[in-house]
Amino acid sequence: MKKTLIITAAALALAACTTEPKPYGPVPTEAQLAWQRMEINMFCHFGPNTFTGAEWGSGQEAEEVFAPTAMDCRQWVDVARQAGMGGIILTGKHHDGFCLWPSAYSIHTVPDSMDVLREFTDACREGGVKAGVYISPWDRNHPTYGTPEYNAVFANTLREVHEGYGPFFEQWFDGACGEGPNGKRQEYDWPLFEGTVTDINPECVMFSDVGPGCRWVGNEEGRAEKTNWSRLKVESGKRKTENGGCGDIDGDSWIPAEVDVSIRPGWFWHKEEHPKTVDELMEIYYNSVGRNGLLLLNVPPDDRGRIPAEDSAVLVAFRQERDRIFSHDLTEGSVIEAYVGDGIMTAAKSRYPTSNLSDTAYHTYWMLKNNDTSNIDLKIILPEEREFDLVMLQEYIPLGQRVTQFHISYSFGEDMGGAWVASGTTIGYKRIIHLPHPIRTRTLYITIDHSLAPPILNRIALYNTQAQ
Ligand code: FUL
Repeated sequence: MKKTLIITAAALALAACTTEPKPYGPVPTEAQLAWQRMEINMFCHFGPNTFTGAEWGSGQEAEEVFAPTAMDCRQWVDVARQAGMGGIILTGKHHDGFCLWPSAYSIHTVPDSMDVLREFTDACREGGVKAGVYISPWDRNHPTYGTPEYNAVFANTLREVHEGYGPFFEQWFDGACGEGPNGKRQEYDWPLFEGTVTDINPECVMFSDVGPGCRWVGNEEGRAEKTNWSRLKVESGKRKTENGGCGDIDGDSWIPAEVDVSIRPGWFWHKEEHPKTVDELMEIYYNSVGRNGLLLLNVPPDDRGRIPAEDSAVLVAFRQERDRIFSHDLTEGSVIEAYVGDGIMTAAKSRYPTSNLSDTAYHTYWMLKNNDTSNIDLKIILPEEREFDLVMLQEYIPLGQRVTQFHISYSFGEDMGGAWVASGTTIGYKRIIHLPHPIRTRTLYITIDHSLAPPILNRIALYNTQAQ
């Protein structure tokens, strides 16, 4: 009898320990998590503007203006793959209203013989890259724009695209809303637009200034804020937020930031413009992916319908630079110990092992056994002194975003004291801290000063940007 009781108690204790921790606040859907883990995607602005030099076409351009001489969507896919980008979003319809597919709802389109959207989606599928689509609600060509009738036209357009060419991993709803050909602005029927996409493809992540799938970061310079919550407070019916770059600590919906920026000065290709350098792209990477955002990098095809050689060369070099830095995690062979306390730190029991912090499996994570939310130290003991200048942290976001404040310090050597080296606020899916100078140590501390709920991390990694 006694034995049975002991076994039952032990089984209960084990069950208590193995049940998944409760999520904190809103959490990503499976589709949003898969989207976030893509990290860098390609944007392609392509249309009449590619040939006229405009950025916002008037909608009055002759359809014949759009005349690529050697279009090859497979080449776009090859470039994306070589650059380590798993998805491409094409401007199926920009503000000029020109459709890159022969739409039944517009006369301002490509001819039947040149279905760019079809070639694009076929090339993506063949090449194993996910396809996304930008369909601008603002339409400077459509005669019904500015009247209630246009909402039904736009919903039909969405249906035609998603049913005929999908599935798309992302639908881009641009925030620009100007006047149409009759000088009128449109009152958009967002519930109708979003409902149309969701009906056809519930997995499609919808971008707009306020989501619902992901949100605009609030600038086109390639930068999220250092404090960046993936939660957002969206007042019913409101289509704008001041907090695109930082999110809302008390947001009630999971709407992570997408950082869209162009590799060139314009969104469309212009002969006289040139791509950014690898160093500029690395800076953008740290300020977007390294600040809990997804980077959507625009690489516009030229008037041949191909990505220019100078852009693909920079993209390949950008990929090589990331591989050089991030392929060697300097925590390799380390032991991580957890402590809690205010001043005097005492060893703390972990509910899940600290070794989960250095493995590369996404769904294994570390958390403490008790419910501490402040002054938690993770002491990383390296096998020998190592030099690094990047610290990468990841929270396990399927259980919510929790950490509000952390800092990093290190020890000079045994009995020699130590020094504080950097601090930060949010972590989220991924946070990369560029240290002010490289440090050389055997012992590093990541201290969670404060977290809204017991912190759950799934990765700590160290890198050296100078390593060869
Ligand atoms: C903006 C648009 O007005 C630009 O033309 C471009 O498409 C950019 C990505 O979004 O709102």
